[in-house]
Amino acid sequence: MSAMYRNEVPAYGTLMALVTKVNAGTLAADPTQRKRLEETDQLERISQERHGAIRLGTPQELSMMRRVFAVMGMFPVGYYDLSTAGVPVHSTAFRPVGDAALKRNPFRVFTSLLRLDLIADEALRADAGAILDKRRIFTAVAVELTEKAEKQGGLDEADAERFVSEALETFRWHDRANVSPAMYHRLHDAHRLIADVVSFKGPHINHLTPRTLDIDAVQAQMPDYGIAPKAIVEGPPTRDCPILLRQTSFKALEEPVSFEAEDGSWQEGSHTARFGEIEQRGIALTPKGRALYDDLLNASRKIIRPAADGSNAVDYDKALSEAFRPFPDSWAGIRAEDLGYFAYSLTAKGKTAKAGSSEHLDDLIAEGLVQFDPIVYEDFLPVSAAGIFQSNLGDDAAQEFTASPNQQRFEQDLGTTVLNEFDHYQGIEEASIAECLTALAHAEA
Ligand code: OOG
Ligand code: NI
Repeated sequence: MSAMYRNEVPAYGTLMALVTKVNAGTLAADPTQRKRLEETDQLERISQERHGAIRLGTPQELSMMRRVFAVMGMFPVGYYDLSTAGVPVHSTAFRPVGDAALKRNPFRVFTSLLRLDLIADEALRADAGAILDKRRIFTAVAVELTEKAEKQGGLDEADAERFVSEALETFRWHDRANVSPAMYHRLHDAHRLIADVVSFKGPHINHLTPRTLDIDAVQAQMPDYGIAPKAIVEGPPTRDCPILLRQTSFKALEEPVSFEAEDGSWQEGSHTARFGEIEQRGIALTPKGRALYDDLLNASRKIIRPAADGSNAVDYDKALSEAFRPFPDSWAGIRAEDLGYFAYSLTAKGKTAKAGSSEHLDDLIAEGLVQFDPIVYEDFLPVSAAGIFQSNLGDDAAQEFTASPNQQRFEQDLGTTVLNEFDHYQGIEEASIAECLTALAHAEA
């Protein structure tokens, strides 16, 4: 998919080159970080894609997509309601969930389902629904191999290869639209996102997102490379101890598309949908930490709202940093206030400790027997996602919708419930604590 996308969207290749360069510079300047990454991640994969995104049109597409991702060990985590932010979709992220799977490859796909129910124009809703009902976004072989994988609990190597190349077809760009120019304009006038979902044969991947070790540097250097960054970096400010997720993108490009008119002739037009993004991740926050994050972000946006043209970006960054002062910026501080999730492990001293020391985690840490490391946030942030959507749909695209989260409906359409991210991180933390305590309890007296 990465190769296909670089080929289809050359600016994305440029972004990848910039990210690779900045990451190499960061690692050269910081041997400690380099060593830590060498121990915990695979350095050679540091600049590779961490996520991408698609937008689906119908419940049937969503539930089939779930089955396709399941073949690759990717499961739906989290529910994101974007209606509050003026985008008529709700979403989840398909991703690996186990520690081993995440280490091997943490690639996720942010997957949105169009909500025609939020479109006021009834006639348009019916027409869009009819167009979507006719398309088939999966190849017959992809469906057949998915069924085979479900039946036998996996695929052999030859089938797996075929599966990947067939599944890739679903994400491909189509430069011939599914609709007439007139219909495209009707859809587009209702909302640009509706045109993007309904007008094409399939849910083209609309961006890929490599990991950067210095998002501020990449954001600053994008213009030097001839790519236009969105106005601001979404998410928390720059910090010593990174929290959650920071992300930014270059603005979607206008691409040539042809439309078949009612009289059968082909007409040239264009469509704007595809872009490139970068991300930098920090610690997963507890519900308490997340509430504090949301409060501080809201507070900063009361002082200054980021302007779409970037004219107040410097002031916005400053207001954001100031608003986040109350959020502790040390791992011990974050832990003391129960704001983030940590993985606990025995120190070298802990590994040779005698049994019978305290059963209290704080004592064990104070004695130098147990250490804690931040658990990385693997999910997404609805306010940030809305900012990414918005800057790539065109800045006139924001629309008022009544906030109407409908997780139950989403899960019904998906065909399963989504994993609750907080429960998941808490489970990882609790398991690591139990492992430390068990090991110490069984140490030789
Ligand atoms: C998805 C936007 C959300 C992110 O990184 O938050 C997203 C889209 O534009 O379809 O990818
Ligand atoms: Ni994204």
